[in-house]
Amino acid sequence: FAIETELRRAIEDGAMSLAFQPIVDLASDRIMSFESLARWTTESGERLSPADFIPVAEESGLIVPLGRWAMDEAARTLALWDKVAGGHCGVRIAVNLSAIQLQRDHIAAMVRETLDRHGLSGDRLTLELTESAIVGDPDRVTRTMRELKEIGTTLAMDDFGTGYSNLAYLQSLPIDVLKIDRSFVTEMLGNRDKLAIVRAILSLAQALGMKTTAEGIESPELAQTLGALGCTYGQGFSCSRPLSAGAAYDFLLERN
Ligand code: G
Ligand code: G
Ligand code: NA
Ligand code: MN
Repeated sequence: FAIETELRRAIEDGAMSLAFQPIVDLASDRIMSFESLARWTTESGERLSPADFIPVAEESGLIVPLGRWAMDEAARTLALWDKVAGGHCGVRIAVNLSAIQLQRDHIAAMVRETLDRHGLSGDRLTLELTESAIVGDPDRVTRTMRELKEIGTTLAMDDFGTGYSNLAYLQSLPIDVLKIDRSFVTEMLGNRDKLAIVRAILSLAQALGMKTTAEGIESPELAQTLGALGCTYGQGFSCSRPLSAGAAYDFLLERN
C-alpha cells in the first residue's frame, strides 16, 4: 500500500500536474481543444504514467479527490488562458472521468461548482468517459450524462471500440463525440482490418449524428487520410505530444 499512501500525499501536496495535448479540427487544421492528462512525479523523481496510478486511485477510492483536483486544475488553466488572451482563448478543455468516479461522486454538481468557481461556461468543457462507465450502473450514468448535457458540456466516449458497451446504449445516451481508440488508428494505413474498423466507426458515428476524434495520429499522412474519410477531429504525436500548460498556450498562439 506504499503507492496508495504516496498517492494520497501527492494529491494533497501538489505533486500532481496536468499535461495538455491538442485536438485539431481535421478540415481546418485548427486546434479546437486540449485533452488534460494527469502526471505524477514521485518524491524519488520517478515519473509515473496514469496507466499505473489511475487503477490504484480507483481501487483505493482516491480517484474521487484526484478527479476533483484534475477538474479544478483543468478549469483553472483554461480560465488563466482566457485571462492572458483577454477574452475567449479559442479552445475548450477535455477532462477524463473514470467509471469509479462516476459511481462514487456527484459529478454534475462537482462540474457545475468547478466551472462557476472559475467563471467558465459549460460549453468550454468536454468530458471523456469510457465504455466501462456505462456498463456499471446504466441508469445512474444516464441520469448523470443528461445533467452534464444540461450544464452545456460536450460528452465524448473515450477509447471507443475497445470496451463492452452495446450499441443500444450508444444510441440512447447523449454522446456527442466518439474517440476512436489509437489501437485502430495508428497502423490503419498498413492494415486492412484496422482501416475497416475505423471506417465502420466513422460511418456509425455519422449515422447517429455524432462527431469523431481519431487518437494516436503519428503522421501528417494519417491526419490527411482521416480528414478525407470524414473524421472530425484528430489527436496524436504528429501534431504534438502532451505539453505543460505554458507550452500548450504558446503552441496555441503559434498554430491558430
Ligand atoms: O497520458 P497517458 O497516455 O499516459 O494516459 C493514460 C491513460 O490514463 C489514458 O487512458 C487517460 O485517459 C488516463 N488518464 C489520464 N489522465 C487522467 C485523469 O485525470 N483522470 C482519469 N480518470 N484518467 C486519466
Ligand atoms: O486513453 P486516452 O485516449 O485518454 O489516452 C491518451 C493517451 O494517449 C495520452 O496519455 C497520450 O500520451 C497518448 N497518446 C497521445 N497521442 C498519441 C500518439 O500519437 N501515439 C501514441 N502511441 N500515444 C499517444
Ligand atoms: Na481517457
Ligand atoms: Mn482521453
